[in-house]
Amino acid sequence: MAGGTEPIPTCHALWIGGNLGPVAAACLASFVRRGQPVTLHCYDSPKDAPSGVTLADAAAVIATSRVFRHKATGSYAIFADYFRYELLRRGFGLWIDCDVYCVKPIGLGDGHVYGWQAPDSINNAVLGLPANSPALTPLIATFTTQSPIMPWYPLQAQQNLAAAKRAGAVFGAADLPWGATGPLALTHVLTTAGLARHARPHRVFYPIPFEEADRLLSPEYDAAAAIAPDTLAVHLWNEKIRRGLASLSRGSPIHRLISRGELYDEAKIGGAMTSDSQARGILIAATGWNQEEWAAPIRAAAPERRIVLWPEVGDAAAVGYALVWRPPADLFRRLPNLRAIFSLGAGVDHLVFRDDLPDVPIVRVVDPDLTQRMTEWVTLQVLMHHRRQRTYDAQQRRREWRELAQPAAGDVRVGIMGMGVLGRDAAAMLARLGFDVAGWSRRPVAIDGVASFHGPEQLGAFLARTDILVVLLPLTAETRGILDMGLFRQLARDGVLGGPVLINAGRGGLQVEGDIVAALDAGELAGASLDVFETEPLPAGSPLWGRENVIVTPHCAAASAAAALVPGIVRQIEAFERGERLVNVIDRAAGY
Ligand code: NDP
Ligand code: OXD
Repeated sequence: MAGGTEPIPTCHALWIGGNLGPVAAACLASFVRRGQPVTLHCYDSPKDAPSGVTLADAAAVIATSRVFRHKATGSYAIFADYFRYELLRRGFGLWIDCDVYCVKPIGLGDGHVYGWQAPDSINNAVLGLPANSPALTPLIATFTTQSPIMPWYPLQAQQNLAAAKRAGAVFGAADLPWGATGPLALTHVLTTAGLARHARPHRVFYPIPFEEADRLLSPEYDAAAAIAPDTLAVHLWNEKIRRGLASLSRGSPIHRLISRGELYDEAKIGGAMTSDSQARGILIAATGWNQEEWAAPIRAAAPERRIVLWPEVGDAAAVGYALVWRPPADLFRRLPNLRAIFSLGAGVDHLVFRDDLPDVPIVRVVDPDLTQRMTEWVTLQVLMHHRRQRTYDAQQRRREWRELAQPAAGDVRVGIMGMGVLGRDAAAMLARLGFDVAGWSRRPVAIDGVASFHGPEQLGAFLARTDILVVLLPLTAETRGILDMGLFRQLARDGVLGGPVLINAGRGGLQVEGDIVAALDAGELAGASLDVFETEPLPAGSPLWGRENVIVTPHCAAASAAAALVPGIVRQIEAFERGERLVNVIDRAAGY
């Protein structure tokens, strides 16, 4: 925010073409409303510029004859990058894109005004640089040099352009790959010049990430939820939202912006900000676990925080973070200032199907300790079946000395359903052991030596080449009950193990246990290793307990170890409070 005595600087924007349209007009008006002067540099004369916005001749900065469109897309965006760098070189101080909404006036401070849009990327939608900044020289050179090949372009693009140049081609900024002059370039030059340290946390200018911009078109989304105490502006990612303008839903933030001039209900923000920002306490609610085991390392790592263990809640308004495993019903309704939920397990099915979830990020466990444990379990189970250990155990009990035929690992086709953090690590290990490994996931996954299948259309082909099926899927609406007789029948019948084997450590809800038993009876499955069950603990009467060819473990494949996981959780909370983005946040729509 512009400091008490600092005058509020003018911000400068560019418009090429006819009218601004309702989003750009409302965004520029939001600055004027908050007392921040705006000069709009134009090559034409838009008729809908909001009152209070000063129009200026853009040709005074860069001549009209030098305006260009990007050849591949027809867009003026690359020229707009050039314009802002040139404008700043001329000492205009502060630039804004026309799709930036003002929350509070933006001050110039020491002249460096920019922010992280993602952990590795500084955006240029809000940009202030001193006229003599060393960062501006290479940025402007991109537009003024013939056939520029800059070190920040993706490597492949550099190679392609260098080859073209060697072959005699001459190119300019209009021919560059998309993105070569924006955030990628800015991040590179600021980092190289040692200036990236001035970049503000993402929530100062980019509180709504690009990937979530669609939410601005949804009536269910309240943009106020994204505004933090230090948010100055909201970049609305016009390239993403403009597609939705033709059929705009009433009540969505963009509809509100266009019809009322405000993106969210400001009265609401005022109240929420104070109480939210003070909520720093941590509540641990882990049903069936030893909660004290988690509390002790948290107290040691964050002694200044209040830690409460369910069923105690204490001052519910002071709880900012809930660390949970299968938390009790309605817990979240009792926590008005919750800022983030941390699942103490990698799976989040214990959360996503609830109806009391607040609109805060849900972070899941991703940790080398947990991954390693799962890879150990999967490898052990694959080898148990591959090396026929159950048969040798039975022989030992009979004191029988008999060697069985042993296929090579390379002749055994392992298929892994779920190629996420755990699936990929297990796949790499099994491939190293020599198994013929493939994976199946929603999207393709590239791992050396592992074949990739994805989506429902490739499931059949994946199953048809699978002797040992390892399941590391999350439980979602789409995956529930996926492991049924219909699927088992599609597994390979011609494998060297004499029949397919099922290994499931994902979730019990993925499997139809009646079908597993029936498939084992009918020889559709030759064996199974199960760590997870429809009902846990596995009821004593389950037929799975007593079968020689079924290995049962009590949901222990990869237990969450407090000592290993707590430091990462505390680090994340601290970074979040410094304004950094949380990592391993689940995608609620996908359910994992
Ligand atoms: P990730 O979220 O990293 O990976 C999930 C994988 O499943 C991704 O590859 C994803 O595809 C794929 N997937 C999800 N939905 C579908 C679908 N409909 N069709 C095809 N593929 C799909 O999770 P993790 O690897 O960290 O963990 C996986 C699961 O393991 C957890 O959800 C949990 O249930 C279980 N688990 C069990 C433990 C135990 O002790 N038994 C311990 C820890 C975890 P894409 O890559 O395309 O997104
Ligand atoms: C988990 C689990 O999801 O232990 O981490 O099942």
